[in-house]
Amino acid sequence: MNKFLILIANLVILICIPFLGFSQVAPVYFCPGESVTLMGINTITNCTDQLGNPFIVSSNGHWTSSIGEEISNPSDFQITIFPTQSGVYTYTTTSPMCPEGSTGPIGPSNSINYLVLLDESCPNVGNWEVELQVTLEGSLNSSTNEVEISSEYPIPSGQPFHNPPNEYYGFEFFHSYVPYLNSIVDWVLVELHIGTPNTDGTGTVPINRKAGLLLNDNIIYGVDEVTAELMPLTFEEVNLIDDYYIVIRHKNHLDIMTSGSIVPDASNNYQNTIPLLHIDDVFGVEQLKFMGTNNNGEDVYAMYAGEGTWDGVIQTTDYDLWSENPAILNQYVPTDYNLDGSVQSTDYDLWFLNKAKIGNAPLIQE
Ligand SMILES: [Ca+2]
Ligand SMILES: [Ca+2]
Repeated sequence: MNKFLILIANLVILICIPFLGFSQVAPVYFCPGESVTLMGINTITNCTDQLGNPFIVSSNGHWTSSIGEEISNPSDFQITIFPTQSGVYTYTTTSPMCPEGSTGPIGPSNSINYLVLLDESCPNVGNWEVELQVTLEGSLNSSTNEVEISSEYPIPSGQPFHNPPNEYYGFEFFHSYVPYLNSIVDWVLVELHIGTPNTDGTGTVPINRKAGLLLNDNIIYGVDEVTAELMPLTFEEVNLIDDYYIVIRHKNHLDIMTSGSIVPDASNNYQNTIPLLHIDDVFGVEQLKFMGTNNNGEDVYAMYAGEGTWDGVIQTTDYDLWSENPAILNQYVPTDYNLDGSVQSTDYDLWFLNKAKIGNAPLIQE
């Protein structure tokens, strides 16, 4: 498949649609490590000088990428890129003005989108299984630092991240009779990010998401969308030669991100074990809380509880949310910070311990 010719064909189609202010072209597929050449389209204005002679002026555009990728020569009409992930590349021009002393209409501005998509049949594209290990502070017995699951905690059988700000619509679920029912701590949302984070955690772009079940063995599992059986948390059709930051979100704990980027492990059939059980495992400063030791004498670090508003900070607004209704029974709500199904003073107590804690994970992109 000659991708360059496909793009030329698309360009011809575009030129045949005069005065169109916005154009969408057919998808262009790539394999990891291969280049793709894209061509822009400049905007032309027909002008007339004082003697009545026609001439044209054109304006150059610039390229942008939906995945935040830095394009080396963004003002070039034609660019060659080495995409690592699917994305939209847009070439935008503004309307050129006729120079002083001449007349003419103002040409239209143009915006051309190229859908650059990962080719699922490429040799370096496939499934990536990640075994993430993490602990939620709210699930811990405060004396023993062992995970303790309350029988009163009404975990929904379907993944609970449909609503804003996440708006994730995966079909992960479990039945009420699954053998692992009494081992479930809670649902978490796991994101793959590309890019390089700034010190405040911004700067990366999510390119894939999955809901997972955290069990009391501190492992996040995937759930088969047909049988509801537990399985390794698996990201499908991933570019296996790129590297990724992984973000873990929970409804009322401070989100975390891996301290560094992770490459799918080719030597282990693209299965990675990723412990997030120590401060050094997580991006930013002290983004896991030291809880003490457990029954085995091991140090326990956990995600901070008390983040009910999901804005990346544990602060007074999380208290305000709790205080709006500080007495709730048997509900799955953000302000149940200790995950026992009720909202009460013990949830306030947990928030109070963490009440001025700034997160270092990327905020949810709406
Ligand atoms: Ca908050
Ligand atoms: Ca509670």
